[in-house]
Amino acid sequence: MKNKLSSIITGASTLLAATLIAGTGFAKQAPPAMTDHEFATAKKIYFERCAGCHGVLRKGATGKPLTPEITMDHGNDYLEGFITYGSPAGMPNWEETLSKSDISLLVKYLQHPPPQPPEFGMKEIMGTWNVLVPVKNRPTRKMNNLDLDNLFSVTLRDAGEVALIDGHSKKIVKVIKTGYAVHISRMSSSGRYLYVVGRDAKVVLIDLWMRSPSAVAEIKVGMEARSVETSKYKGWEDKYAVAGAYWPPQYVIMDGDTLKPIKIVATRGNTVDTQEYHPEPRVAAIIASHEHPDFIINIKETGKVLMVDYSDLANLSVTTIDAARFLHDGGWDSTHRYFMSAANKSDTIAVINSKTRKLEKLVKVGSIPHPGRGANFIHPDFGPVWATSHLGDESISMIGTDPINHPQYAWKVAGTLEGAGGGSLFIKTHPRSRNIWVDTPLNPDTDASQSIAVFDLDNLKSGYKVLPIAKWANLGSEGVQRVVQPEYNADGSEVWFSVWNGAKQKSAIVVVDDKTRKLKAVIKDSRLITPTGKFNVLNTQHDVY
Ligand code: DHE
Repeated sequence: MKNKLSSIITGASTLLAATLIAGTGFAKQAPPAMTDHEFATAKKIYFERCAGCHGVLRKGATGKPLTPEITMDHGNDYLEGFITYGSPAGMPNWEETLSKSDISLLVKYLQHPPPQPPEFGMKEIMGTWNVLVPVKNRPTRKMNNLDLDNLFSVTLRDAGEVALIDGHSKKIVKVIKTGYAVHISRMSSSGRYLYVVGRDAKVVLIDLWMRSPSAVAEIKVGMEARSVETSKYKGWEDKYAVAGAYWPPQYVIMDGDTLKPIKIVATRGNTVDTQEYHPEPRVAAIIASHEHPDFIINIKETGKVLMVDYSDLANLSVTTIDAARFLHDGGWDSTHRYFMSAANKSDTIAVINSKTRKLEKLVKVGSIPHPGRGANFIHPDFGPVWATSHLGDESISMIGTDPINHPQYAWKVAGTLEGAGGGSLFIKTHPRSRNIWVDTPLNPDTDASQSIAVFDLDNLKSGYKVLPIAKWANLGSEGVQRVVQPEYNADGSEVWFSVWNGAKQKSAIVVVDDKTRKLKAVIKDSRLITPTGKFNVLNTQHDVY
């Protein structure tokens, strides 16, 4: 039935495109002809590779809007060049990942109106819910000898798996199947349960107390998703989980230990600035409040931050905070009271006061901030700051976060550092470290995308040093070998970096001694397919960054 439906949609698309385009008058010519098979192939590639940044309906977010009136105006050559070579403002170059024929299919596809995927409501969600090990059959205490605090959950992106790696021996303890193009891991408040979300919106719950940590429940909360979080407010620890979907645009609140879906809430609505209706406001970062029983939820396209009070799900109370478009990732300041949320296409950090449930400030930063969870440290002049790097330029913005003792710097860019280049995704430090690490995996220059910049917190003025992480991994010359996402071990003495290569090529994790900045270990294993995000249990559980 699904196939038939999609073939009707596809088959009708060329005709529909011509009609729509003629109807709106935004372009005179019809889009390039495509067979049903070509359209279906291009739709799949777009969904897997492009929809995350540009949206399923192609209205734009982290990436530019790609609706037919825009793409037809650009024409084939421009689109092909842009996809093939990328841009310094953060569009990756796809020539290593996509074939020439894939790119030419995409060029045609982008000039057709985007097909809208079906909805995914409670009936569909319930159909995917599976408790693999009922709560009564799970251990009542930790049954293994693992040092859970220093365990890492490593995203094996293209394998659809996570690898649990022991932080001491650097050996893979176990590889667990998760969702397609698995994205992030988050910890329950107690540190027992690991929640993993894939781009196919599959959430997998892993019980780390089992003799051999294993998946104990799974569910799909939609067709595409990026975020998952658990309740952390006192008295509500481990009770609920929440996952945010990109498609359909909705979030789903579930039982924490079984993933049984309880409530689905749609996020469609009006944008914060022009107040137009948006059909695809996707759920980006979610963080659990410590001040109230709230999930704090970034709604990307409408630019709103929702404080969803989970203490009474039958009478759901949601505080809607006007922030800025397009909200993406973010993390706590050092006190865990202020959520620093990146509105990446507005070049803005929205500071959300989780105690008053109000917007504290909108702070203008560099071009397309992309902090991951950001980096907290004490600056010698500005006091406590939270820093972000950027996709669109080389700057690192330091925002003052101490309104009591350093009010002159609070909620302002107190200072800026010059990093190694644009295309940065993650910045990281640790309370015990004197370093800040800044990656640049999407920089079109190979030297930049394969290395890391490190700043000395005691001598920020001297600039950064570059460490050739990909070279240290010694994987040969094959593939893109992007160096991505610094992550600390539990005691803050080591920093781990992924050397992220193609699915058919060798990848690695490089471990650097934080004090000496010297190579400590290279983790290589044939099971380490496309490692990207790494989530140390202790740091993730307690939001240490
Ligand atoms: Fe992510 C976090 C969305 C591409 C690795 N990514 C996030 C968050 C969002 C997001 C909304 C915040 C989650 C939270 O805190 O609740 N990511 C998206 C996209 O929409 C985007 C741009 C495109 C896509 O198609 O998915 C995208 N992300 C990527 C990658 O290509 C990365 C580099 C590799 C990968 O594995 O997919 C990647 N994203 C990450 C990581 C985090 C993340 C490692 C968590 C960082 C952390 O320290 O918590």
